[in-house]
Amino acid sequence: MTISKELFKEKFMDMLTEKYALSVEEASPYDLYTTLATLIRATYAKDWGITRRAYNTTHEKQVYYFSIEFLPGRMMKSNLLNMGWLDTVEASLKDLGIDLEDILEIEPDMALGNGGLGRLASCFMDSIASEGLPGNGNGIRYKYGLFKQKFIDGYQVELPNEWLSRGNTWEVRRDSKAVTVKFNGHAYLKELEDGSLVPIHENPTVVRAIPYDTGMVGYQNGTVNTLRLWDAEIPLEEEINYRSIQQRREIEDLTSVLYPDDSNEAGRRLRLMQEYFFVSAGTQSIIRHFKANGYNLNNIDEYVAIHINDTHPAMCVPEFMRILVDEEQMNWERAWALTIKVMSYTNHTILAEALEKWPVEMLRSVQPRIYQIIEEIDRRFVEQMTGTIDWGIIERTRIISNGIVHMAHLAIIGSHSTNGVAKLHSDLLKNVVLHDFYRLYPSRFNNKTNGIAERRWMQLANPTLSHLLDETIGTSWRFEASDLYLLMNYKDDKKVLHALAKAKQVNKTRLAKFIEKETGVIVNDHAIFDVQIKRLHAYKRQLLNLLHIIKLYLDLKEDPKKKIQPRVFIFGAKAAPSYHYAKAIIKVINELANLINNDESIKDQLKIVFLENYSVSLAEKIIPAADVSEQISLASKEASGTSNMKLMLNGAITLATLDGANIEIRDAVGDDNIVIFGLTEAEVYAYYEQANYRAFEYYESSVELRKVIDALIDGTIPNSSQEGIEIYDSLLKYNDEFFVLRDFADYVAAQEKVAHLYSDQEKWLKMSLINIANAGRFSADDTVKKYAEDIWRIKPNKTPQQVKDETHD
Ligand code: GLS
Repeated sequence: MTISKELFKEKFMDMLTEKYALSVEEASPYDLYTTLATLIRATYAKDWGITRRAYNTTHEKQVYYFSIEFLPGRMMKSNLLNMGWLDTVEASLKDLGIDLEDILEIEPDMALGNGGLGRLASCFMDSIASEGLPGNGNGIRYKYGLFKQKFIDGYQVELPNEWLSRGNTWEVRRDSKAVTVKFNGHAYLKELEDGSLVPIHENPTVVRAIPYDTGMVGYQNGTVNTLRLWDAEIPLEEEINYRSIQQRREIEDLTSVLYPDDSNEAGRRLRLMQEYFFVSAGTQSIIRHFKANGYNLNNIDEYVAIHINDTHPAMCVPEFMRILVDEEQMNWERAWALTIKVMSYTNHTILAEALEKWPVEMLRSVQPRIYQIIEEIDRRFVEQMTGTIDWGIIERTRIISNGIVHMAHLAIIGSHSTNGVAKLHSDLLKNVVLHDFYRLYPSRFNNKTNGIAERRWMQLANPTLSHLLDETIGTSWRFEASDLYLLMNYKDDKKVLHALAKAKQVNKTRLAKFIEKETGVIVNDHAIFDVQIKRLHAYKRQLLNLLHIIKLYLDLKEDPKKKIQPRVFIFGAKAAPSYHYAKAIIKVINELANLINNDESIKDQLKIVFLENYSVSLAEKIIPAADVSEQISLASKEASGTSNMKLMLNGAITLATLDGANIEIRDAVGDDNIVIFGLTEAEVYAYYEQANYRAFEYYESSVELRKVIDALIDGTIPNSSQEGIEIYDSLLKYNDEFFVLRDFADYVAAQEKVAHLYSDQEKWLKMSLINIANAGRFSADDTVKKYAEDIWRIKPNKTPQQVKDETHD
């Protein structure tokens, strides 16, 4: 799909005239953006159709990736890159007096996810298409994406993210593919004259689910897959039943916001409805599609794999059963065998609050027929297991117990594969969190360490380093990430190391300018750029980072002559709107930033920048400029992490606990090229078992730590006494749930090591190079290949070119 400059310019100007009757000079940046987006879409549309038809004609098995979150960020640049158009378009627009970067900035981030989970789903969509694998995404088209974060007086304030307000060029509404989804009402089995039972669902609320499809363009391989997001509408024929505003609003709300506030009953119910909505719409449309194409549902497992991404889509299991048993009159045993073969499940966290559980009453009222099916699955599970294992295990693993429906249990029992997202995490699932299930189904458990879309995080985000890589090791890494390893040949090459330093400097200077523009803070672009970017959560321990900065500040105040390796601490993080404690940490970081950044005596030695509204596009600006990657969660709590991989790829040195994929990064680069500190997962579990952690003892026994902790409440940090007390209490009164005080001294020592290493630039650059060279193994291309081979059992399809060639023969 290459294009010449001349042809592109002609097409672009024609499109501008067609769309707006404007010349380049007259057009606004927004007009230029939509024109280019329309042209891009029109161009890949042909391959999109060919890909779809190829899947239909070759009868290859396809995977459907169900996820309540997708976080693609901006699509334009990635589409241009994947089409092989990026350089030509950039140069052609330049000829026309247009800076592509200005156009790219117009695109709103498609932020239909909260963080790692949704971003992973989008990295996978890119890789599945790029590997030519037959795969489809299935999710919700939220009207409002993840909230926009503003800081007002240091506090996080959430603003609505109306990403659709000016339309969305990438999507195609497909009315003809709409399906209906039923909620509420009453379900029962009616006995017919011949004695057979038929399920009846009386008085349901009927909703029309409309799919909006977006092309997922593979990397220069002609494959264009589909991400299908569902919107809800009132069916025309049901208008009569929706007379009150209240009733109409219920339907609108279904796809209105991502993660509605779940701190109240109505919010939780809405969340459950969202889950059933996209699960039912997606599953129905899959089965309808395969039936319409003449497939036999009796061996649907040979054509379809459904992936349950975290517990939110776990109702795929009973919905698939409902369709096969109720609508297709398949017998239960056959349908169940097929369901298990079709379904697979990924667990993304061991945090108890994220393993969804629903009260029986709520699930029954939201979808009575689905509840009946879950009850029957549970009944059969208990029946099958009784007498074969301890009753205790059955009680702990069954789906419904004490009036609660356990969605993770449903996903594990109803699928053939359960995987964790990093080695440590998968081991914890097997040995601790899901140990009972592991005893029941050992062969179902496996690990698939996460990966990242390396094209986005290197080629798009870091063109400076990308060019250096081209010059040094050739361009094969652009297609095969493991070829980054070729860089190892240059680990002692002073010229290359120097060029690496220059590339990093370009990125740091660019970020420094951005920081100044956004926040007014002027940072020293030769300081260490020390970056922690991720959701704000107690287990991720932004607090540990904060305490260390307080320590540095107090040291400098105590000894004004002291010189430290200058640092800019950069944060990006959103806190869930109802997560009070996380918001308190944001406030204190912001107040400390205010204090330090305006303290003349500190000069350039220390700066704190908390960038507002962390998002995929902001990450693309920060990551290439990072020197240090903060991955400091309490060991065992971060299932994998993916910012750790993105930062490593961009040459940052990881400062980490032995948690999640940090361990695999350590294994990849070796102990000398990473800085590790803190408790291990085994030590954390030992504390739990012996219940012998006493945070106060750390406070009492260390003068240094005491000073730092006291600074939270003694007025050192202005305007945050309330928040300071809250954090202080969490550490001392409530015994520091995430062992921050236990790891503090280790962390300080590790940070000193970082400063020391950085002072020897040659050594630092070599470490940085080794990190880049070893990042190829975290390519999502490889990760999805493993899912495809081990779990989904799907094969790369023929490329449209191959299909074209064959048809012409
Ligand atoms: C998460 C985990 O917390 C991350 O460690 C992980 O990298 C990510 C993708 O697997 O999934 N689980 C979750 O609920 N949100 C996440 O970011």
